[in-house]
Amino acid sequence: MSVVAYIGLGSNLGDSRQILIEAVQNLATLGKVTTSKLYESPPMGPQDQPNYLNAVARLETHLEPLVLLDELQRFENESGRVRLRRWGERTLDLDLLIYGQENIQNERLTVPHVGILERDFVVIPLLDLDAEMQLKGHVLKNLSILEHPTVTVLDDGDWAGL
Ligand code: ROI
Repeated sequence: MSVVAYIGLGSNLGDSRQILIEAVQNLATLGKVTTSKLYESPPMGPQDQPNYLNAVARLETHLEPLVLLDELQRFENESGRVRLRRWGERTLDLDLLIYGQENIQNERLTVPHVGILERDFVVIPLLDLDAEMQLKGHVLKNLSILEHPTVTVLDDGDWAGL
């Protein structure tokens, strides 16, 4: 039985576009992957850092959540991940946003990821992948944060070369 997981991708250090492409190609070793559009978004957190590139990947996988998390952290580290400060710039973030219908709370993992509903750079790409998605009792397409989106589309095609 496979599960549909959604993974948030973010980068604002280095060659962010290439870093996200390689991250998607790494994810594709774990199961069937499709990607949202590719976005640019202003930083949430300290404003004296570059804009981010953001996207979300949909992954059909047989991996258990903590095994998947291990793989995501391995990909972050292999990308030469640098994180300069809390809420600051980083070369690659891979966040396990959603894992099937599961609610998970332990020392390593909170799923659904906290903060999804407040982050248009996560909600908008999620809607690319499932326009009717609901989460924690909210219909994502109706969220008020979508009235004034901060993100811009950089690439609405097959940017990751899948
Ligand atoms: N801001 C944006 N726009 N995109 C991100 O992916 C992102 N990631 C983070 C913080 C520092 C919260 N800000 C972000 O981890």
